[in-house]
Amino acid sequence: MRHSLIFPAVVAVAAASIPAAAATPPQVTGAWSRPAAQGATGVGYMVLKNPGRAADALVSVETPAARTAMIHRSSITNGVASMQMVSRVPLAGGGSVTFAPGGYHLMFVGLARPLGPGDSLPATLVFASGARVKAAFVVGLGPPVATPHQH
Ligand SMILES: [Cu+2]
Repeated sequence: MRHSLIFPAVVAVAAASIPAAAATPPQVTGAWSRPAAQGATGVGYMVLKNPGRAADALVSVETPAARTAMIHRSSITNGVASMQMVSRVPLAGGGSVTFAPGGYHLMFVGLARPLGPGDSLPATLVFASGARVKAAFVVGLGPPVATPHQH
């Protein structure tokens, strides 16, 4: 029966291999969107926070409410506004990233239904760590909750 001593050691190794990121997934606050027509492209803004110590990154967005969801970043070069697709938004350990007009934003291409004030668009944010975080983008003219004052 000596070999039975091996079994607990194998269990310990398996438990240790669970990604640490699963314990502290990124958080989404103040998710909002703008009114848009069915079939049009909706937008998504939010604040992402990483309460964990390990760096993470937003790598994709899924939603049943549109044909495709993309991550974009707006910028102004020589006075001309443009936007680029982004495949990865880095999120440092303990850090945060704000998605807002003029910067990072989500685009929901081909809305399945119109977005009116008070509606909310469900989406799942997928991170490099494997974390999947659900968010509801409340349709309005600005963030649904005032951003806390920070020093
Ligand atoms: Cu865009």
